[in-house]
Amino acid sequence: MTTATLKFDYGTIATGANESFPYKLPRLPYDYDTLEVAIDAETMKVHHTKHHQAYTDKFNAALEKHTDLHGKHITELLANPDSLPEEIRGAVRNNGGGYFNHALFWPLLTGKSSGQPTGELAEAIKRDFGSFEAFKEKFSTAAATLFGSGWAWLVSDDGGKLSVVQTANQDTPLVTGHKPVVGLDVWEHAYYLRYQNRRPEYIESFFKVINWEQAGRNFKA
Ligand code: MN3
Repeated sequence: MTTATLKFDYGTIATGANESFPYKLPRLPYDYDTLEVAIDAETMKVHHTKHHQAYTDKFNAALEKHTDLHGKHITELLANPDSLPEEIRGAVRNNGGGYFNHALFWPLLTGKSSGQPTGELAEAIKRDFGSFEAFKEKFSTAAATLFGSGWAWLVSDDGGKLSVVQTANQDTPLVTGHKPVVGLDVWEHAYYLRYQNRRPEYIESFFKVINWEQAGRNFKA
């Protein structure tokens, strides 16, 4: 059994999120109605207080009796599923992944988006995709074509090279040794109240509320 080691810091998770057991629902860095231009308040409230809370509770329940895992960092648990007891492997993958992905997602949203990245991240996007527009096209296509539930990601490898990947369900990019820089939740629970089956409109709107300062911090972490 091999154990992957993350060669980088994973970036910043939401305030109040925990990096080891017991996990608590983090706070949002804005009000539920702050992102109305892209995501309605009711969706944000249900997503945060019901969906993220459920992942949190189920993640804790899975780990409760496994005291040897309580001191482990969340990224260690998620990046090395083979190291986990088989009876909780699925629960950690789904609910631990859900806990972590949403803790990354909330700070990546803002009511005051700069619209485009700046600094080192902007330069790296241009270097690895050709242009911001080319990146946006690639990311949007990944988000739109993901079959079923999952996430689209802008990720970095340990050399700082950027790419766009999809993960199914609540899988995280950590499993393939990637650092998440920007993530978009394309589960229906993230957009259905306003957009119904129009996922591409939700994706286009997401670009109005991306917190590029946060993405830049994730990239440099
Ligand atoms: Mn979600």
